[in-house]
Amino acid sequence: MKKVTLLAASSIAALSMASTAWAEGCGSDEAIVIPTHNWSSQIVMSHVVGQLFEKIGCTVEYTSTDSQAVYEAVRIGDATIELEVWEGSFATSFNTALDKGGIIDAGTHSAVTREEWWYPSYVEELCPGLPDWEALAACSDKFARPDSGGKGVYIDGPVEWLHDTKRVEALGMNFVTVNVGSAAALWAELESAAKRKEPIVMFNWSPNFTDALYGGAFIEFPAFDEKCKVDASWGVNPDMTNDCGSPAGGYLKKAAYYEMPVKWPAAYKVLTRIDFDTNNVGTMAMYVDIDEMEHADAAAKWIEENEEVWSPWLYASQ
Ligand code: TMO
Repeated sequence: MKKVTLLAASSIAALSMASTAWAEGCGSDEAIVIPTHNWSSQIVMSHVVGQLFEKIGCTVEYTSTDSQAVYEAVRIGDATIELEVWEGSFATSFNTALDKGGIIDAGTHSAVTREEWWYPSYVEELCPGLPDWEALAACSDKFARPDSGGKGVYIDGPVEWLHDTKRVEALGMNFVTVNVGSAAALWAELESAAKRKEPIVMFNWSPNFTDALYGGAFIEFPAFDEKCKVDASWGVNPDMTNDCGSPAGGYLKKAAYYEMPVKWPAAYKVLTRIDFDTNNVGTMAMYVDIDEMEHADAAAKWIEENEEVWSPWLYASQ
């Protein structure tokens, strides 16, 4: 009897030691704050990484944050990490925070990104010469809507993503930009146009679920150049900046609060190893936007199906 009690007591001690060891491994019981935004892959990825951090004993907390303001939030430690720094939409805010100090570049995913005017594949036949921007400009009337005064309509994402508002004018295109309020509204526009095979040109990005589901192509504007943003004399319009497209081979980066490596060393080590590819990001979006899963469930499914991908991030000895 005594022996059994002793055994039980020692296994309880072993268990609690193990969990203490994990907590010490994470470095702090304080929650790692993971900000989520308003497109599916970013929210699912945030939950994937949060669930992986939990596997090594960390405490995590999710907070819904503006996708531009988040760089200042990470810089001052209100949020601990950012998992999807898309070059096209966020390089400016990220660089501003880097210049102020407090945020660190925690590495680049394998996924190469693009954020640009886009159309589903059937539109190609409706406007000869696509994806060239001048061909699109010549077809502007086909993209007009009853309320657009004869101008072509470009459906853009939420204003929060801060897209180029001068490009249409700089390139002399007979188009108007209509911002929708959410990513879901973009997919609703796409689905409704596709059903009736109507011309549509809209903001989209890759990796996304649309890569596999719609084919389609991005509009080829004059190639991006840093000078295009600051030097009016550069490019096809000698009097205006913004006469170019977004970066075609953009980065997807991770960022962290500068105190993270000291406060949560194990989690930071994992963060630096984390590397999602095009297929990983597209799949995360698809689980929500096509399969209609909840974000946390989609993350759990991705983890279940991809152990060979994430296991070396958590358990590699080097
Ligand atoms: C920031 N986003 C990936 C929606 O273009």
